Parts: sequence; C-alpha cells; structure tokens
Amino acid sequence: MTPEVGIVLRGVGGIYDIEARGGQVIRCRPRGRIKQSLTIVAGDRVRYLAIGEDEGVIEEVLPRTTVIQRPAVANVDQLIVVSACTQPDPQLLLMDKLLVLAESRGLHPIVCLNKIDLVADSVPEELAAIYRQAGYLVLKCSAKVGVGIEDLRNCLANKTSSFAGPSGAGKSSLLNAVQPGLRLTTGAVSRKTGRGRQTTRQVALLPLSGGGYVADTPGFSQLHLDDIDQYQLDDYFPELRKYKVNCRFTSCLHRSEPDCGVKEAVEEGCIAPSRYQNYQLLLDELEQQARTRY
Ligand SMILES: Nc1nc2c(ncn2[C@@H]2O[C@H](COP(=O)(O)OP(=O)(O)OP(=O)(O)O)[C@@H](O)[C@H]2O)c(=O)[nH]1
Ligand SMILES: [Mg+2]
Ligand SMILES: [Zn+2]
Repeated sequence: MTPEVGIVLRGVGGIYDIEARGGQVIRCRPRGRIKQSLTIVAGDRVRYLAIGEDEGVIEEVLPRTTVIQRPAVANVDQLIVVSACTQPDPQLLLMDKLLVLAESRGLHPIVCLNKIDLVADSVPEELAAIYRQAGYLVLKCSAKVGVGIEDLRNCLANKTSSFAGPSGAGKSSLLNAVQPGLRLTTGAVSRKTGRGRQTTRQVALLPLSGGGYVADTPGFSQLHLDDIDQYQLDDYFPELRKYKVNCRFTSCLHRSEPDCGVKEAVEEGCIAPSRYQNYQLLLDELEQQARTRY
C-alpha cells in the first residue's frame, strides 16, 4: 500500500486522529523511528499508511509552514485575537503580545471584539479604532446574539485559523456560533474574579463545513516572546514599521533617541498611546530576558 497524506486534528497519549483526503478520521500511531525525533502536533500534515478501515501508522511528518507554541499548532495561516469588551475586561498588553506573536511567526492577524451585547457602542468603537489605526482588520461580534458571525465565518473560510485570547473571552462560543454543530464546551466567567475558568484544555483542529479548519485553544495567556530580537520588535508593530523610516538612527529603539519618527507619530496621534506603551513594555521584557540569558 502507498502512504496517503492527512492532517492531524488532535493527539492524545501518543495516538493521533488524522483527517484523510475524503474527510474520514483515521486513528494513527507514529512509526517507532519518528517518535523521539519530533513531536506531532495538531495541524501537522503527515504521510500515513492505512491498516484496515480506520487505523494507520504515521510514517513521516511533512515540513511545516508555521508553528506556534504553548499550545502547539502547526500550519496555521491566521490568528484570530479575541477580546471580550467586558467580562473579562480587555487586556491590551496581552492582545498586543498576541499580535506580535502572529507577526513574528508569519500568521495573518485578525482582531475580534466579542460580547458587544454587554456594552455601549462606544466601547468596541474605541477599541476598534486602536487596532484599525495599526492596520488590522477588526470584527465586532456577539456570540450570544449572533452579531458579526457571518463576517467571522467569511474570514475563516478555506484557511487554517487559530483562536487566541484570554480565558472567558468567548473563543469557543464564537466557534459554536460560526458552526453550530461543533458543540464545544463553554464556561461561565467567575463573578468573583471576573476571569474565565479555562474551559478549553486541549488543542483540537476542527474542520469547517465551509472549507478550512479552526483550532480552538486554551488561550495562550502565559505568553513569552522568547526568540525575538529587541531590534526587530518594531517590525512586528505595523504602524511602528511605517513611521520608523523617519528616525534619524537606523538602530533607533524609539525610547529617548533624538529625531525619532515613531515618537513624533505618537505625538501627532498617528500611533495609539497604548500600542506605543506596550511596545516599550515588551522591549523592556525582551531586554530583561536577554540579560538573564547571558
Ligand atoms: N453576553 C455574552 N456572553 C458571552 C458571549 N460570548 C461568550 N459569552 C459567555 O462567556 C463565557 C465564556 O465563554 P467561552 O466561549 O467558554 O470562553 P473561552 O474564550 O472559550 O474560554 P476558555 O476556553 O476558558 O479559554 C460563557 O459563559 C459564554 O456564554 C457574548 O457575545 N455575549
Ligand atoms: Mg474555550
Ligand atoms: Zn525611533
């Protein structure tokens, strides 16, 4: 028999569910020799040999186009950064970190503001303005009352997307609204702490009926930007990338250097203060990490 190519939907305890070309799911174990050298993650394209109807052996993991870690997903095209407008309150630093993660890994980022049914229109409008000014597509949604779901569905069609954002933001709820048959478990936000309960514990790649896949993930709330060079951080903020051509020094980190195009753009209102502040916080974080490493 010749090996077939399939896509890993999920893995539990060394057994992987592979979606075959025709859409059926095949349970596979990896062949001994590939076990140690490489961990297989959701989203991986693999070559497998079928044994009977619904079982097989993974022979080879094909090269990945993109990888994100903790939780690990491979071959993702776009990252949907989800934030609730309230319950829990938006965390702009975490959002900006997730956007940097997407930019640095070559994933197309999309911002999704959920729970607009709970707040006045001005709340998502102000948040949207920050991210639209940065150059991102922003969707305003309510998984509960079904607003913005059609737009979200269109964004997901025929691509592999991963949802990211704090626990309780409504990632699983949005996916359930996009495709009601999914029946993903959702969890109430704690009244006491205002935080989510980390309802989704495992990554699974879900095939969409309109074509494409989505990964429902447990959030990426413990995000570390380990492998980013501090001089490259500004490249992962599209609006900083745009204005840094006006800096006097090519090595400008946009802190206290003279004739800084980025700081001028902040003063003129062309870069949102929160984005610039979070750039500086992440820069400090990267410097700290570099110092403890050597
Ligand atoms: N009012 C309102 N509530 C929502 C909306 N979307 C989700 N919720 C509620 O918010 C809570 C958390 O939703 P989940 O979908 O479990 O959130 P999650 O982002 O998947 O959380 P984790 O899996 O823990 O990372 C649930 O009680 C949902 O019913 C919305 O648009 N409006
Ligand atoms: Mg969830
Ligand atoms: Zn500068």
